[in-house]
Amino acid sequence: MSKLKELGTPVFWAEGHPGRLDREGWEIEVAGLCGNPKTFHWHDLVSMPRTIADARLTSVTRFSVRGKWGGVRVADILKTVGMLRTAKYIRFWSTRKVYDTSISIDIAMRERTLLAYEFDGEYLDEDYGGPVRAFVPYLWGYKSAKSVVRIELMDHYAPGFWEQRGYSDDARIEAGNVRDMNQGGRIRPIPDGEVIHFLDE
Ligand SMILES: Nc1nc2c(c(=O)[nH]1)N[C@H]1C(S)=C(S)[C@@H](COP(=O)(O)O)O[C@H]1N2
Ligand SMILES: [Mo]
Repeated sequence: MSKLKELGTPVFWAEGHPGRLDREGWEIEVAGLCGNPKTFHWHDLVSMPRTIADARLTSVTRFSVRGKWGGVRVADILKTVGMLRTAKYIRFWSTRKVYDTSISIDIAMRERTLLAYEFDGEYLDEDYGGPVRAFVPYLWGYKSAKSVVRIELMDHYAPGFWEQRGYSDDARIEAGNVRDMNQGGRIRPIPDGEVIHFLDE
């Protein structure tokens, strides 16, 4: 069982679970406002510098899970494709292209914004968005698109799957209580913004 599963982390696939996905054959197409659009294959991604972010995925449905998320910085991907100055947002598309979500370039360039392929040293499985997912600890979890197959660099914002259904476009984490999955789902208070500290510690 994966670490995320052992912690009891909820599995969200609003568009339906994709079933078995081929890790070794995984491809992510990066296109739009860039000089060198490129398709990154699994072996390209794991050959790039790996970043480990000890950080939290925190959902607007009020759970938060911490671990060592490993992958490639989105900033490194954007550099590789020669992002143009006109790019203001990037849009992630999940497998089957039903689920999408967009973030600003400012958030995309931050150090812990990743294309993640592992959690606590294990490759991500399909339940948790493997082979490769967005991981954006700064914002509510719906920006962390799972099983990403395409990234578009855009000069405008496009509301995604959940944003069209009423979730906020900026996805700023708001103060309140969340279930801390690392403590068996204990309900704990968080401040606004990325969850780094709980208010009860
Ligand atoms: N493709 C896809 N990505 C998705 C979702 C989804 O339903 N489909 N749910 C989002 C939401 S709301 C959250 S909180 C996280 C949950 O990640 P998990 O299912 O790995 O816990 O994934 C995000 N990415
Ligand atoms: Mo969520």
